[in-house]
Amino acid sequence: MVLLALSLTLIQRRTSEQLNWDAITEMDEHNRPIHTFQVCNVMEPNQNNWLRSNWISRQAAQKVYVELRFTLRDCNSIPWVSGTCKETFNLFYHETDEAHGVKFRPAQYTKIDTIAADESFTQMDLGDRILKLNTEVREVGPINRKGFYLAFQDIGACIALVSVRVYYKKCPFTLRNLASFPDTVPRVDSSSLVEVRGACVDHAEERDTPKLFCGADGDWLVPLGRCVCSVGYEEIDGSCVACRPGFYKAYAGNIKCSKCPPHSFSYGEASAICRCEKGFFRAEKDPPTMACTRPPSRPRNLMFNLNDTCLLLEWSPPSDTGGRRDLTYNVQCKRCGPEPDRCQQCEDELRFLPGPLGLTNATVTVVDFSAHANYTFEIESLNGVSDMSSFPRPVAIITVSTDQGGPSLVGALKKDWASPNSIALSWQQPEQTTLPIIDYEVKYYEKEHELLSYSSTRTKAPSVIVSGLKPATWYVFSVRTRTAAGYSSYSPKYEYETTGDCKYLRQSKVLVCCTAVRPKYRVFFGWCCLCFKGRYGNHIIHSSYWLDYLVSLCRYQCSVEAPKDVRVKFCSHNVHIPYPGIKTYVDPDTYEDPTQAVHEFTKEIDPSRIRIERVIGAGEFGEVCSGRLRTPGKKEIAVAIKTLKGGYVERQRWDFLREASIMGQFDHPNIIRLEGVVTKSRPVMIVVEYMENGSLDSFLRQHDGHFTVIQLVGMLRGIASGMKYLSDMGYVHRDLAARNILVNSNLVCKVSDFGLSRVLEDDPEAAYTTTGGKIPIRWTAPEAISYRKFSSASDAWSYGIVMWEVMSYGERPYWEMSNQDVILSIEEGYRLPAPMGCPVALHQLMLHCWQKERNHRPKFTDIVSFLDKLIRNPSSLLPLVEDIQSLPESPGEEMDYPMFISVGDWLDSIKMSQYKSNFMAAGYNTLDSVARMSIE
Ligand code: ACK
Repeated sequence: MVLLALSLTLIQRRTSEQLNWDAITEMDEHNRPIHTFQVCNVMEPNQNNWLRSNWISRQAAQKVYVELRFTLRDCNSIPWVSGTCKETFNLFYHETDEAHGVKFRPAQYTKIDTIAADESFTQMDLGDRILKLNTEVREVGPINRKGFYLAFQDIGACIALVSVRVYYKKCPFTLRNLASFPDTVPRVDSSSLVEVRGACVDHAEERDTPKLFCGADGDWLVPLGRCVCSVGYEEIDGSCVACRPGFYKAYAGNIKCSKCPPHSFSYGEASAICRCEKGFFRAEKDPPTMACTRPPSRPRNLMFNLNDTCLLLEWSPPSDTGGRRDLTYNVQCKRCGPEPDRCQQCEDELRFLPGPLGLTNATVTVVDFSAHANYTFEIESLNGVSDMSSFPRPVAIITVSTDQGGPSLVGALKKDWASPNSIALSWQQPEQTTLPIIDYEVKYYEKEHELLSYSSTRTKAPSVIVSGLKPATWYVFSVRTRTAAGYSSYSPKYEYETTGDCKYLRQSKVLVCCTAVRPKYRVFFGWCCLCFKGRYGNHIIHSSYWLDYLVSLCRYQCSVEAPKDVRVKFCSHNVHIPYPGIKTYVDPDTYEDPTQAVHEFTKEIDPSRIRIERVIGAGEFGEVCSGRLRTPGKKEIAVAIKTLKGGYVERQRWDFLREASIMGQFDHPNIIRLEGVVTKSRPVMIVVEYMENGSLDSFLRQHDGHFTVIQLVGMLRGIASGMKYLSDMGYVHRDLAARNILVNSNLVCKVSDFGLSRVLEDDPEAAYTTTGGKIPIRWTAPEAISYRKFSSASDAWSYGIVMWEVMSYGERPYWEMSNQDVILSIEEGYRLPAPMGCPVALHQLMLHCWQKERNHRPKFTDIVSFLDKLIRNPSSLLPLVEDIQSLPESPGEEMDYPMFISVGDWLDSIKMSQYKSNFMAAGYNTLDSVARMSIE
């Protein structure tokens, strides 16, 4: 609504014999002054009293509204006036293009309406000072001239005109669907709408013509069409905002700017596409959303196998595919004479099957070669961006002399021992070989599936243990030798049926392998597998009972008799069983029915026992609240309650409850304790102990510099102890970071966040890697980033980062470096420097955790005992890194990594002290070498 006039200057026409309108100021019932125009000539007949407004410009209006507020006296309440007193007055208007000053000719005026009062007042009302105000609105129009006058004609009533408001209606300027629509005046004809076309806001473009319709009452109706933000811009609060550096938007539409894909960047704002980093490229058909990729490395393990008529070249795919799947190979051939520099291309002389170029399999057969010639084959790997790189393509080269006879055959295979799942085989080494034997390849397959698939394994010794076999199944084995000249033909086939597996084997069980060792010879003597239902693995079995139990089962099950001094070694198969006497984590995803895992590992809580008090944060699946939990016969406790918001699908419900099924298996003072779950009513909830100080990262940031080093080491010790417990249970956390540690009022730190899916999807720190996974780069070990090798050793790397976060009071690891720069700098050997005030011993422990070779990193048990030593001997924490760095350098005095534990200590700790001399004699004198020891 647009106001044209609110109060009017009214002029009146006075005639000699008639009393006219008077301007009078009165008080309303609240004693506020009101300015009115009044007339009350009710006693005399033939009244004709005019009052006129000033000139009112119509502006954009075609139709105007006049709102009158007035009072009118009831004629019946005035004695002696019948016949002369009126209860109406008339409203007129007159259109003109300009103001006429005081000139006023009623004859020019057009009547709009006779105005009567809904409410008139009496003398009594006057006495009570009650003003019965009437409001009447009249439409005037269409108005075509530039303005108009209004006039009021009194014909003998008792009127007080209190206000006159003149306005017109319009649809106001608006923004809808990224289009702007201007102020629009509706049509005079109230049944038709004005169609208005919108204009896209800056950096937006039309999808379907944006339109709105302006209704007679000034309301916008029926939005149609829309604009969308252009490339490089995203919608924020109704306008199109440029993508920030590091982000891009390749297509116009209702999508947000995305982070640049791996190996690409954008420096400026509003990027439509991210540019590839140096050495990385985008193939013509690669979408802008795809990571930039690079040419592959060379093929590996190129080998040949030659017989009279054909030459088979085989190789393994390159270790680096450059991040692409469109890998192919080209073969080039050179034939060299006696002088190596006199070579000729020979692709045309030979026949390659399926062909020399664009091979998709890592093998090619060559035929039609000469009998006495030296051929050199070069295999190059290519992908969709190989042509874009200016670097020469790396090739794998092999020279084949067609003069040479093939390598010798091996003799028949012999079984040494077998179990339901494995077999040990040996064979006679060939007596004469022209070339040294590189290794043997053992090929085996299920007899029933002879033509479908086979497996193979390599060994340097003339014996092998093949494991992972199915019980009670016929297998066929054969072996061949490999020399520089290629493979021999296979030995005669050896067929064997594995024995039946233990009778307890069913789904969701723990499989424990034990090996019987005859210590004197340090060879594995027997091998057998025991199966338990899942629940056994989760029960603490007293260690001596456990050992005896295993030994007797081993004797019973193994096809060989175990010697008297048998030792049982635990090895992982389906699950990890590190030490006897410690229960083992069971992956809830191995349950066919996830609800069974929830039943098995969590307690259902009656929701009436929970009192939710306030919301403390937002979790991945819904709000996190604090509250109280009542348990009959126990003290009420404070709890945190994670809720699953409504509208979830079954998959989300399981992802939410998976964390509870994992947490419910743990019982340790440094692991967040699960109180229970609510699954039988809505909302679904996970109830855990309450940690007053919230997450460690924000807690430290809020208390920068407040703690002593010993207090900080105490927190780190707690985290390490929780992690030792998890790694002993065989659980790999994958997202250990200060944000996932919670702190209680006693500064006790507890490891939390066991939602595995969250690691991959919803940790705000997680970024996509070239292999497609989502990983919190700054906290993750290099092998886990590059090929997803997550282990307790990668958790140890993350622990080092947590140490750094703690000692720097919540600083962001690698500060504002990009994830890509973090990966590159780690690859180049850069490691985070010690935070201010960090003791040397702690920074060394961090560096130890960040060793590239994962087996060299400390185990959590080592970390706990090292931190214990520091706490017991606080003077060891006095040398600070900045003090050491300010000392003059003394050559040759390098700081060693702390020695955690010797092989001897380790053997003592696992009650195998009697093998110390055997380990030393075999050269296993460091824990690193022990860690690399294989079964063979
Ligand atoms: O840093 P905070 O205060 O600690 O904010 C987050 C928020 O909920 C979302 O995760 C807090 N939080 C999570 N679990 C607990 C708990 N067991 N006790 C107290 N606060 C918790 C966390």
